[in-house]
Amino acid sequence: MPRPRFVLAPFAALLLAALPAAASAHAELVSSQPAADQMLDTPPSSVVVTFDSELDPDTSEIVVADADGSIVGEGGVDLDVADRNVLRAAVSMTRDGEYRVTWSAGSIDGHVGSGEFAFRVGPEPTAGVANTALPMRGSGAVAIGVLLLSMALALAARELRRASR
Ligand SMILES: [Cu+2]
Repeated sequence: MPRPRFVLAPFAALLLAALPAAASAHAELVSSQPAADQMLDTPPSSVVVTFDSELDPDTSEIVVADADGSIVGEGGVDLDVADRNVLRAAVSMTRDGEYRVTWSAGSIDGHVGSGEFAFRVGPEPTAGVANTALPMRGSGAVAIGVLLLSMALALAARELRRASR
């Protein structure tokens, strides 16, 4: 039966012609929560990254790590979102600091994009930088204080010895 093949051929050609249009529509990041470089007072319970088009769950993932590189949460395409254009990771953050989000987003056209961004939980670390410098300065001041005190005691002892002669 050669006939159906000839009937289907124009439709196959139409499908092939439509493919390049779909191929150019690979997913681009639209927004995230937390946003890149955002500073939060309290830790979030999840990290959500939204794209402009549907993602392939097989090639998409999201990983959130703390400043030491320890993973605090990971996930993939949120299948509850009808458009399937959202990556979601539940996260558990027990301390303040910088967190890094790494994502890869596979489009249904097969292209996989990736990226990363950071956000912060808690106050800025300027106090921590000052704290690392202070102990050195402090111990230096204590050392000079001890030196001056021992010199003063030595002088006082010599004066006492001289006075008692
Ligand atoms: Cu693409």
